[in-house]
Amino acid sequence: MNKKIILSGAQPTSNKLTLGNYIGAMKNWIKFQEGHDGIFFVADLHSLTVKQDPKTFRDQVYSALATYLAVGIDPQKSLVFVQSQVPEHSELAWILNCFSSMGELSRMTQFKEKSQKVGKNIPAGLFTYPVLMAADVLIYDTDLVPVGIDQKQHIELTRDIAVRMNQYFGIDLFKIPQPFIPEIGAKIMSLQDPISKMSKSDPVENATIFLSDSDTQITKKIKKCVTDSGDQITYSDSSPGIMNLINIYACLTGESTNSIVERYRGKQYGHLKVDTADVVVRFISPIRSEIDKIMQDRGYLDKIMAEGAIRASARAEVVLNKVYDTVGLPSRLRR
Ligand code: AQP
Repeated sequence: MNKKIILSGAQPTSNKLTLGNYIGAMKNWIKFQEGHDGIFFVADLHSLTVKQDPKTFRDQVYSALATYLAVGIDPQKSLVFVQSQVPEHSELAWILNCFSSMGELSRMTQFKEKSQKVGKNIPAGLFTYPVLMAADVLIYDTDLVPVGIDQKQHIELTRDIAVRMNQYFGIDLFKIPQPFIPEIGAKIMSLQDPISKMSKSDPVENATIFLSDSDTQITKKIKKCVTDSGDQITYSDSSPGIMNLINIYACLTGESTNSIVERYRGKQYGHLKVDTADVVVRFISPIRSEIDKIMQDRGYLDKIMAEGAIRASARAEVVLNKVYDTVGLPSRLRR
């Protein structure tokens, strides 16, 4: 029986990926790579939608790839590659752009939020990036896309474009993908503003835990995290900072949120902070060492990147060739 195809990626927008990226998405990539056909890519073209420093950007791409390997993505089991090295994604994105509307793209929450941050001269890429994401997904006949809740709307858009083109051409051109969103941890919050998402590009000090943070940095960030002024440890929307810590704790240990709340009944916020910091340190410390080790060996990363690109292109061109034929373009030349 054919294995279900699972695909996901993260943007190397900053030097390191975050605990939010791990809990919301990557944790499930690792789970799914067993028993599924896993495809995991570094979404470097997406990162260009906001300004990147060319002096550091390439390192960020390598670092994201090293992080995938360090958290347990195995290139022997899954297809691992860097998006910019597989030009078929951009080719398909252009065609999908021609079947997407300005109206639906302007409704994307991420576009509204990120364009507000940019202010003037909003790059067109920020507007059309969900279409490139649709191409990333559709080009591999993907079944399931494990993502955090912030990406759900983009997967819905991907489905809409696929259904629209299938109906327009009257054939099953694209497989219709489903999002996979974890019950707990789909949105890990900023440690300084627990009603906003933890983000790698957040400039606020101590808001984000990176998978590269030192033990001291992690402990400091969690101890300083913003909570309400109450003293009862409860799992409720009225205590978003505490709920966020409980979610982090639960996702990294596997303990249920109920059991955590029960165990901390009558204890103070400080106890939960200290213990959560300990759990996060124990989780991140070996990953950080592994990232550092892998980053020393550029040759190894170049090999993974080159092999992944060849395998990904070979797979991507199957759907892309079909799309060329379906829309009536001359057949794609084999080079
Ligand atoms: N805080 C989060 N909680 C749960 N899941 C999250 N994800 C991101 N932040 C959280 C999920 O991680 C995957 C990769 O995200 P991305 O790199 O493609 O972009 P993003 O969603 O825009 O993530 P960031 O960290 O907020 O990056 P920047 O600052 O560059 O915009 C996705 O599945 C995402 O849902």
